[in-house]
Amino acid sequence: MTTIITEAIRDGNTYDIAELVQSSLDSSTQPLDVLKAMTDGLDQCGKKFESGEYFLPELLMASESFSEGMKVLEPHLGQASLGQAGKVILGTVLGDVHDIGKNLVGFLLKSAGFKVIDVGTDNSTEVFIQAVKEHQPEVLGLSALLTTTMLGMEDIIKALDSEGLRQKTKVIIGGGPVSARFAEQIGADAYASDAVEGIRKIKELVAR
Ligand code: B1M
Repeated sequence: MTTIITEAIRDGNTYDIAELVQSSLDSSTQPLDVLKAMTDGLDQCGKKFESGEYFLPELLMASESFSEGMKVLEPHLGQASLGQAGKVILGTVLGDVHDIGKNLVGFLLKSAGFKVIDVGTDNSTEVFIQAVKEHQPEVLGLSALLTTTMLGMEDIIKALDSEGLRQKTKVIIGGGPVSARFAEQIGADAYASDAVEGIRKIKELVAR
């Protein structure tokens, strides 16, 4: 069943995905395994896009299909709680509209008891700085999926520094093209390769 889900997302099947996810859950597949099958579908779609087999409409359909599947899966992934674990601002950087990974991180954070302020996608440095000033979070989480846009993360960290906000705000970065090495280079406090690791690292940052 999980293979069929992967293929349905990969091929942008928005009609059957809700039913497929529901059947998989009904047959006792763990919600996190269903999520893995769904993200594998996006990965496979990305690879086909890279090799020239798929084009932008296929990417869009795959992400649409993922969203439809998430509507069924989300209630099974965890309970939202009070926001007492800490406060986190999340956003995707300037020039980048990818938000599926960021949204997953946000969803899991809320389930783990964090208050999450999601500033959305394609944000300038100023938007992040304003949000940090307004909400004073323990952690700022930045996401980027493009090798071009990830470079903007360093500007945000520098701006936090020059605004005197860096001491109070830990920064974690994530997204396909970034790495622990890149995080170190730009002076971020942490890097996470996936959403589950992100939640663990954010908990560590808040506890520091
Ligand atoms: Co785009 N896209 N896309 N795309 N897209 C990629 C990223 C790409 C790798 C595809 C490819 O070529 N193989 C490629 C980037 C190449 C590069 O820069 N090296 C690419 C490209 C080129 C583009 C366009 C330029 C295409 C074009 O227009 N010619 C364009 C750019 C638009 C823009 O941003 N300005 C574009 C557009 C789009 C869509 C809009 C169609 C759609 C996004 C829809 C949306 O997000 N609402 C889309 C999609 C769906 C993808 C792929 C297929 C899937 C991305 C995704 O959601 N993955 C992607 C290929 C791929 O990634 N294999 C691709 C699933 C998601 C759960 O994973 O986001 O990595 P991810 O998040 C993970 C971790 O990275 C981590 O945890 C998450 C969950 O485990 N993580 C964090 C992420 N953020 C984190 C933050 C944290 C911690 C962990 O703390 C704060």
